[in-house]
Amino acid sequence: MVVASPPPLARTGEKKLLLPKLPTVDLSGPRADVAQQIVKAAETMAQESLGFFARPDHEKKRAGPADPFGYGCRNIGFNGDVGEVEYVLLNTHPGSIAQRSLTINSTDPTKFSSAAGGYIEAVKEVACEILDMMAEGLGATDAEAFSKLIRDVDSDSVLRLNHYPPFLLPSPSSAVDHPAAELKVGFGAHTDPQILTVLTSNDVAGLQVHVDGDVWVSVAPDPTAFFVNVGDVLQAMTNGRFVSVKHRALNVNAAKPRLSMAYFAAPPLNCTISPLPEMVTPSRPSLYRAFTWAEYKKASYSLRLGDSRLDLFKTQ
Ligand code: GA4
Repeated sequence: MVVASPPPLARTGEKKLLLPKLPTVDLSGPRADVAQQIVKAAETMAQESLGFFARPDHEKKRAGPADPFGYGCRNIGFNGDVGEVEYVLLNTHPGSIAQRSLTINSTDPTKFSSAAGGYIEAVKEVACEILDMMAEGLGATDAEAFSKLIRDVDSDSVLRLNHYPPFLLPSPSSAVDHPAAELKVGFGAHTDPQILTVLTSNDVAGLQVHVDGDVWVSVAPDPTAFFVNVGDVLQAMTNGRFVSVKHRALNVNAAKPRLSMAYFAAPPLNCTISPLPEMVTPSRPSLYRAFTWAEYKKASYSLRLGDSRLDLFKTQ
């Protein structure tokens, strides 16, 4: 499994820029059997998702409106953000999935709930493994400092299924070579509030990452890869050593829709977020005050998608 490798060149407007290569981690090797299970779980979830999005609008609407959970179309959050996307947002607790499945697949709810349950368990393992490697790399005394929050039964992790309609350009130019301003925005620029996001997609492009110099780097779609984002909470817990990445999704010139499945690994609501002790030194004092995940989530939903939420919690 590989974490996203972008094309080395992309265009913003008329300027051709040499772009940085996004970091790629190869997780293949001795654990091929586990990888196979994850692939199977992702394929099953993708099939169920596509089956749902192919249903008539009046049926899909029975699983909505998103409150924030459930089916949503174009509206994102509660403060006026919109995008060319339809989606299903799921709380990952088995009871909640079972309940939601009744409206998502009313003819065979168990088929949807077992696909979602299987995928959530698989992708949670991927998230925890990556978080453990991060903790080790940072020299954290508690090797499970991050992953234990995700494994907690009360973890507030969510799963998002996104379906982006294709945006057909008048001429057959490729989306990468097309001026970004003329593309439709599926999901506007934002950072993810949680700890870590693990995203898979089909082979349709659209995801872009914001890098230094105000440049958007297109992530080459790869159905065999996980795309991993550091979230705001991980930025706070590492006292800014890891930075929550700004990203967006565009509707590109494609013959079919883009499907992405994002697992947002989050701590329990009552968990207090503060930097790991090893991340704070006299020369690098705490950048953020302690806050609970519930407090952070509330702040997130009170702001617009593109707002910088972490700034509200800065110590100075
Ligand atoms: C962005 C990351 C996840 O998709 C999400 C989004 C949430 C939503 O769509 O309900 C938010 C958005 C996300 C950040 C700011 C708030 C909350 C919409 C919005 C305007 C599920 C999440 O946790 O935060």
